[in-house]
Amino acid sequence: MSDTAVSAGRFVGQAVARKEDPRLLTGRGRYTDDVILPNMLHAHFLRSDLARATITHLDVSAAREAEGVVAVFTADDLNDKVAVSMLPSMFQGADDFMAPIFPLAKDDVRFVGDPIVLIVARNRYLAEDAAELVEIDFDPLQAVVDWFTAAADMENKVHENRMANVCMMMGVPMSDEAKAECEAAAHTIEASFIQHRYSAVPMECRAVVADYNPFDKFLDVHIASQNPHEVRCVLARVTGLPENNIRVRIGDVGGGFGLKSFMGREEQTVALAAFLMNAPIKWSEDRRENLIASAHARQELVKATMYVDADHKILGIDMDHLDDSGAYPIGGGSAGPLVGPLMTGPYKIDRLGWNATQVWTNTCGSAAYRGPWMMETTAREELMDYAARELGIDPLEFRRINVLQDSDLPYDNPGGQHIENVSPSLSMEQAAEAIGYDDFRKEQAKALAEGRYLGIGIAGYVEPQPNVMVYGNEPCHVRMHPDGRVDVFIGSGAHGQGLETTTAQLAAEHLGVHIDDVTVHQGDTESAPFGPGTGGSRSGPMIGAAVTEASIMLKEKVLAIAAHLLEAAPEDLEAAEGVVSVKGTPAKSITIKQVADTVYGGRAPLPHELDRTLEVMHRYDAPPTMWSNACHATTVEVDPVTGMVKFLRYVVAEDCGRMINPNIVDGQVHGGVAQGIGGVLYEENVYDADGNPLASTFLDYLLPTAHEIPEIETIHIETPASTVGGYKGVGEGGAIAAPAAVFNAVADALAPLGVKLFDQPLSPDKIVAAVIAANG
Ligand code: MCN
Repeated sequence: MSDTAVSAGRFVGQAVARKEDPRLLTGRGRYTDDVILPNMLHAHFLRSDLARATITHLDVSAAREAEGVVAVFTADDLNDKVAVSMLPSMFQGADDFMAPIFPLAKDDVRFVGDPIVLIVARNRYLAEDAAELVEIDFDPLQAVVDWFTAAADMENKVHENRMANVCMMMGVPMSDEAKAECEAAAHTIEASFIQHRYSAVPMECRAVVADYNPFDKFLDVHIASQNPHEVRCVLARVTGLPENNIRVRIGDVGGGFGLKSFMGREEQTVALAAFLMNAPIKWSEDRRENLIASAHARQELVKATMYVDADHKILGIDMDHLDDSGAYPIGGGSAGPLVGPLMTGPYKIDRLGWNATQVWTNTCGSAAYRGPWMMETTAREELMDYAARELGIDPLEFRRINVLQDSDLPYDNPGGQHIENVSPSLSMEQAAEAIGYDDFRKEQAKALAEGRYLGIGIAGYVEPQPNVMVYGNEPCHVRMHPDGRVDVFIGSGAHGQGLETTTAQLAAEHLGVHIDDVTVHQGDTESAPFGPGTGGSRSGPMIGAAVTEASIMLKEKVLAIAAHLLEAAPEDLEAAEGVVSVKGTPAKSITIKQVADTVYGGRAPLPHELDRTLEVMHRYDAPPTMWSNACHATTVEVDPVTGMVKFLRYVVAEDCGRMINPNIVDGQVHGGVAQGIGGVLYEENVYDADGNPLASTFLDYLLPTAHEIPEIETIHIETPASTVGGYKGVGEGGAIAAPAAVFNAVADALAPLGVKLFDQPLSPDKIVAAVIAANG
């Protein structure tokens, strides 16, 4: 189905096999836990077992004497050693951006998993044994777990020094004029949709190895991160060291999914301990810690009112968004302020009012997770289907009436977003056609007559690449060796998404060398130019453009020298596969190796004015906005007796502009959809009423396996962005739309039984309960 004709070059646009895979698949990857330093110590955190309590007694003396223990830190030992007033949320901006956060809990604990004591020992076993010797008493307090009532709960506060349990409130109400126009609508549809708490569960949990050398005043850090430069800047704030006295390397990273965008509390704390102890310390998060104390996401509610005219044209949406940020949201939590402005999505809806509230609760803090603002898609797309059913119109027809057409673009949505270079209508039609929408409706009716419940669900979105706006530029450094081979240094670092391959493709394409002659370096602050890391599906567009421009600039230098050597004009030359030749006269040529050798080895006299630095350092400056989009369509069969959902088909029509590597794009879509399906059907970070996490192993936190994920069929539409190369992001999209598409399919299947769904996850028990509720 893929149409790659638009972008196919020698390497760019080709489904090149991933360069990193042989290393990773044969166990030769270098993850943080693989780092072993001489005399390395190991850290373990003793964490709170209570969600909200006052620490009344803490005695670590026995632990300090335990075998193999080198240091035991409490809040009294560590918290005031942070060079700035508290642990920074991000590398820039106010430190107390969300909630004041310190290395260890002092006086109060605020969620189950809150770190209280850090034990550093000769090995992890000894550190964990010593933790058993810590004496600790608590005075338990009423935990704030109910996120619906948290904002109004003035008696029980998650952070005593804050006025209330509200950590953020924002909104732009609908204007009076718009409101009046909406209120005159033929139909008003109200509904609330809840998304439940689930989280990024990377194969590699968080990990850090930090080593401080007091003689050089140098902190050397290995960390599982999406953003090495962010880590370096944060650690400069934590330790007070200058940035150039800190080196951060990420090596291979086994998944991040947003969790590793910002530097976590534990990683900062371990690095601070290494700094204070002049010693190398390793901490590797275990799975229980990952599930209860790293970061959660997605626990959100949208209460919406949709106004629809007599022709089923949507006039406006008014919405309230509530987001549970837990006790310590990382990096701003889950992008709540973006949900409202994006609520109109791929539709032409001209009136919008939105309100967003983030609350603190005594639960694990929230953080970015693959499409952190995706509640707008979940809520809007579920509302689209719900409204269609209420109006008695087919959901695809309802979307057709409202979807943005090419003639509507660029579209300034009422949330202040300038949407351009997208294909919402085309992607929806292609998804509907590929899944055989009309035929399926007939099959569905036939099945229903036989007592079988089939359903079809659609979900579309437009996705901004927000980091384009936040960090408007991206670096690339390209360097040629005397043998004509090339090193490319990017400011970022991959965590699974294949940047080693796509970067090499771009450099080879635009320099005119073979892809095997390109080595990509990433994730080491010592060599990587300053870059903001991966996130917001920005690397394809941003790194893509930066590598393209830098490679072209280097090629121009090579061609200028080759032109002199070939006695030709630079504009008459072309470079491919490591050879520069005169266009139309391939016999008149010189290898790029000969050019490099001439420069570095002084083999032939060159005119003084020729630039001999076969090296380029460049920063690409992005346009202010960039959007990708997709439409998902899926068909399912639901068993109302067992509550089981069986996939029949899953189709994604996506538009990430020109594809650098269709293979990688497909992989990104497949991985994202798998996470979305896991989220809507299986995964849940459950808490009881006292704030105890009930899913702390994979026995309780159900991840989908390959068996649960259907074959995913992809269709690619390539509407180029206005960026160099026209690449747009794709990494998050699968996870953005899959929950709503599956939800809509299940709701569609059960609609004949009178079932109305508003809540996730769609676990078998919840489906059965909904069927029973609807049928008395
Ligand atoms: N790409 C391409 N053509 C395009 C756009 C992108 O070939 N038109 C390629 C890129 O070169 C890159 C990959 O697709 O190799 C994803 O690119 P992009 O969409 O720009 O996203 P980022 O590289 O910035 O990665 C971040 C994004 C996010 S935000 C999360 S979360 C995420 C994700 O991608 N986490 C991942 N994909 C992941 N994939 C894996 N395996 N592991 C994660 O942790």
